[in-house]
Amino acid sequence: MNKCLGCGSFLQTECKDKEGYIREENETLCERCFRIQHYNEYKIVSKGNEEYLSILKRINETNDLVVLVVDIFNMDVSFFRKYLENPILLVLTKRDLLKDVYEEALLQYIELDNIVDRVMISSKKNYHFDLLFQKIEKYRKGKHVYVVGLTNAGKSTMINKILYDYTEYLPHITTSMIPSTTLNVIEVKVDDQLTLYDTPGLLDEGNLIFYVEKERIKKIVPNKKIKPITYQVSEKQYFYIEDLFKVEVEQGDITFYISNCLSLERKYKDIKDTALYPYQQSFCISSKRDIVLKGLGFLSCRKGKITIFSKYPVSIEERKSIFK
Ligand SMILES: Nc1nc2c(ncn2[C@@H]2O[C@H](COP(=O)(O)OP(=O)(O)O)[C@@H](O)[C@H]2O)c(=O)[nH]1
Ligand SMILES: [Mg+2]
Repeated sequence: MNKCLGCGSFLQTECKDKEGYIREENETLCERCFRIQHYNEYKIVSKGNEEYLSILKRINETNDLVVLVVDIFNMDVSFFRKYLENPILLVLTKRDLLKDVYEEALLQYIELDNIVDRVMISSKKNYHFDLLFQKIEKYRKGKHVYVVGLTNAGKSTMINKILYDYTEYLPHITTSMIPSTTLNVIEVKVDDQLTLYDTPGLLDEGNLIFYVEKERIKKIVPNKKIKPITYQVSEKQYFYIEDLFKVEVEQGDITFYISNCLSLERKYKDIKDTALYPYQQSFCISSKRDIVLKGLGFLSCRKGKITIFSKYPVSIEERKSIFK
């Protein structure tokens, strides 16, 4: 059975509503990929993680190099720590989204025992691709190299860029800001010596983009460099990020690293809107820290108490600051 060149689904002509549907036997792109690639239209396919786990287990049985792609906006790799024993080339991507990053420190930020090397890239700005390619060549054990990461990390976009830069093939993998665009493993032959495998990607629990509608995702996922917004807070204040979060700050500076397409409003008085924000979490900060709102971005602060009220059960965690 042939696979769709865009998402890796098995192609079929039987059922219009199922993955991999094509009208004519000889088509190579399923209807869903065709629509995303040509009309930016999207049908959300919900996928569980069981299939992804079985893919990781199969990779684990080999000793092949794994390229772990991590979005600098979502650096949680705890899942892969549990499931991956292969040598890992860590690729931090979407470098173009943040300015003033101390790259070396950020690259060292992620700790996994089996990382053999690290590189920061941007597929959008074509940053460090020669270096990435050299490192893949240096560390690969044989022909096969697996590309893994969370869904939306930027795996397929990176592979398309490699196809574009280093082969005579045209980029063909479907990419989008909606989770689960890639549905199955896609084999991408770069040359006789190297085959990359794109994978669907893990759905990370508690990511904001799983709770909001499609149009909202376009605003939330940043697509250009983020302009951080800093406020000095001398007495208790409230910040509203659309109707998604309310951030209560007692005192001290706070900087928002979120997509600049989102509205961010400061209020000096609390509007008692508890019903709107059923979830809440507080942090007491005493040194420079980040509070990560998964899928949205992060807040950077130095001291004081911060409470995040949230409309959805989004995962919210404190971490050491990614800046110096
Ligand atoms: N700003 C920026 N966006 C990127 C970059 N790489 C990928 N993206 C975007 O991230 C989203 C997810 O990309 P995709 O390759 O489909 O992710 P995958 O699920 O890991 O395959 C898409 O909207 C891409 O345009 C990058 O280097 N910079
Ligand atoms: Mg993909």
